[in-house]
Amino acid sequence: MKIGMVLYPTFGGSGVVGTELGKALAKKGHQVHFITYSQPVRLGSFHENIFYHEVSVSNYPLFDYQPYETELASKLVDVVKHENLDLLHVHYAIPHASAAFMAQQILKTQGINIPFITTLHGTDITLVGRDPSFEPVIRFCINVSNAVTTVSESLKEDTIKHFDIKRPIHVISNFIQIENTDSADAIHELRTKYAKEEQKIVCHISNFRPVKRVEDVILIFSEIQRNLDAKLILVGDGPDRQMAEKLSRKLGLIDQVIFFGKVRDTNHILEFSDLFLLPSETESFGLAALEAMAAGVPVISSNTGGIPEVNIDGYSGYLSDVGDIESMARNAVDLLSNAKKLALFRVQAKERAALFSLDRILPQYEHLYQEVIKKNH
Ligand code: GMT
Repeated sequence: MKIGMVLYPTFGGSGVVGTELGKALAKKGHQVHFITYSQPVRLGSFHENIFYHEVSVSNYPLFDYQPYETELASKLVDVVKHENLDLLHVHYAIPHASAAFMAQQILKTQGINIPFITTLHGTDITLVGRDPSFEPVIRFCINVSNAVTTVSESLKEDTIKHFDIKRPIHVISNFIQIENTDSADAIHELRTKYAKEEQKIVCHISNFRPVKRVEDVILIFSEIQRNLDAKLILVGDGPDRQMAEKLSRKLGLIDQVIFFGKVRDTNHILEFSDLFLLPSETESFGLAALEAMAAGVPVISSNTGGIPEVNIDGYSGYLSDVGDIESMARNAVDLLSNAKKLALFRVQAKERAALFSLDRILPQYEHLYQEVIKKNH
């Protein structure tokens, strides 16, 4: 198949999922065309079946706000026509689904029928999409997509609850590519650069948006630190990073907290971590938690949205109500101070993550693509 993959090329989860999916499809022999405004961060090295088409964003002085949706739609028309694509797969509804619909309508006038699949990822439904300034367009685009998928059952329920949806929604979970891990010696050597032997390493990775509740991360860590010697590693960047730095200083923790900023291959950091914190306000899936679990790191998380579909309470980690810092800290201390239990949870976290391995999920997308293409002919 020849597939056009539309996504945000940045560090966000939807972009990571779309990029990894495209890479895996290319490896299986499909031709994948990434269409976005800059090279996706996880795209990596050359592959004969992968092509990248950059959407140029105009800087005409009249535009206070650049008409990206129009530019993307024009690019989609061009790529579908000249590369003879069979299908467009857009990740994150805003504005990708409406741009795909516009391209589809334009191409129809030229005798070309191109179906598009919309994958809803989370905030496009639970936060931004529900805003009245987007809602009518999102609802329309979901209803006119040739197929719609969500990354969890919870997001499917949210979509049905908040929008008037007249079509089936397929749940295709996010996935993880189980990587070859570094050698135990290499992991240990790297670990010694950040923490002493007896210190535990707690990790959080996110885009530092308010929905991630990074303040809770610091407060939970502060509580952990009162009970045992530990370091906190924070990976990523975003609006709440400065607040997190200030709070760490105020609480006298700054020497125990390491800010890495944006990191492409977070796996190397997860490998030497002991515990992962994800206290989010809402999370359609929690890809960061799955990545941690795949590296054998148990997760202390909130029990919101799709997280309980990924992290199992008392098995791969612990879940608490959103904002219940005390419970999250208690669970973290319990795990970190019990070597036997921590070792068991590490194994169980890995086992749980294996259920979301790429080879289980990829055929579900391929099957859906084939169905949609068949229906379109
Ligand atoms: O919140 C993020 O990290 C970014 C956002 C995105 O769309 O890029 O993530 C959403 O999609 C991820 C991939 O499907 C999910 O794992 C995240 O749970 C989801 N974020 C939220 O729902 C807040």
